[in-house]
Amino acid sequence: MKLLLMSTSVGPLGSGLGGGVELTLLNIAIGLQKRDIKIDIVAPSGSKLNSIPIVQIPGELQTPAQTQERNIPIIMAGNSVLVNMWEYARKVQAEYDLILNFAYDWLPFYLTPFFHTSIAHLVSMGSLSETMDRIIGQIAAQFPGTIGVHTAIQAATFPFASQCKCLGSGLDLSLYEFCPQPENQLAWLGRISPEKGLEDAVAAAQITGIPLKIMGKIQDENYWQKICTNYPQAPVKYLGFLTTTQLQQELGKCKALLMTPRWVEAFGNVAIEALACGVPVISYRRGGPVSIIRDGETGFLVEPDSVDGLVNAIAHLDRIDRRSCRQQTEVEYSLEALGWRFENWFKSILAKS
Ligand code: HBI
Repeated sequence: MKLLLMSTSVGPLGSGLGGGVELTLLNIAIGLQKRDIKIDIVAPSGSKLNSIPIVQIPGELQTPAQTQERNIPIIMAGNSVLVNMWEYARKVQAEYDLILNFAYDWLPFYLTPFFHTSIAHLVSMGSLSETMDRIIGQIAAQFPGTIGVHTAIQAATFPFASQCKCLGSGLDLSLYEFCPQPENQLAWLGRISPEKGLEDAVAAAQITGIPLKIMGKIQDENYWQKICTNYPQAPVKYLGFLTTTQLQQELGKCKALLMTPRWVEAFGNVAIEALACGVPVISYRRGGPVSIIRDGETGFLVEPDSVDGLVNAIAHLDRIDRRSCRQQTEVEYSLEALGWRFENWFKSILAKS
């Protein structure tokens, strides 16, 4: 089987702008290569991903869909990288058994019926706009089984929830080291952007006095500055956008990861990165983390948007056995399991076409 992976259009791979898709795409690529499936990746210029060759496509990046209103029109720049990526895919499609789309944009879905090669779509976020709900729903109906999501909770945000294939996620667990004994610090990971609710984690650090290590790409500078202005005394330290090796070294030393999503997080790769290091996860009971965290066993699910809920959960962390956090990832989120799920998904699509 030979696959063409079409990356997200909001940033080059390795920039952090693609958020969870960057890690997901890499892990799917590695998971499938281990199963002797040939992979080529198409992504915006400036992309790099370990040693995997990437076809670099120039053009203007798409605006991140989660920053837009629900009823916005479809917007593509004159020299859109998305258009250029899919023009390339159209030219080479005959060389591939299947195309796997990671972009959360209207064009790849609209183009699907015009392609001869089957296209599988991994939808990386919950419902964000009418135009995307409509076009994804049309493809879900016209090409049954080709819409993949991470969790049932994410699928439930769409009108076509029952037609979505839940694929979870996974990690190369060999990159994450179990840390049995943490220091007195907390972690927050992710794109620094309003939908991630970082201000609540900072508020919890201020109340508990436990230092908070912040890691991830500053996607919204104004948002970050506003947090720094509003919480001048909070014991927080921004460590930047780290490589997986650096990230897991910092993360493993933490008593817990705080997840404060304002939106329905499709999955929450950062949750399984923390668990893989033996770090319990405290998250709002919202979105993907609800399907990941075993409440009271590998972390705590707290009332959404409740800083007091976070503070109370932090006080009970001694109840959590850090080994059970690592064990959960070995059982549920290995790269082998991920590769197996995706290969089966592709085979079911090819069997229909
Ligand atoms: N927005 N328009 C658009 N297209 C994407 O592919 C996209 C996005 N926003 C966020 C995003 N992809 C990824 O960072 C998340 O799906 C993880």
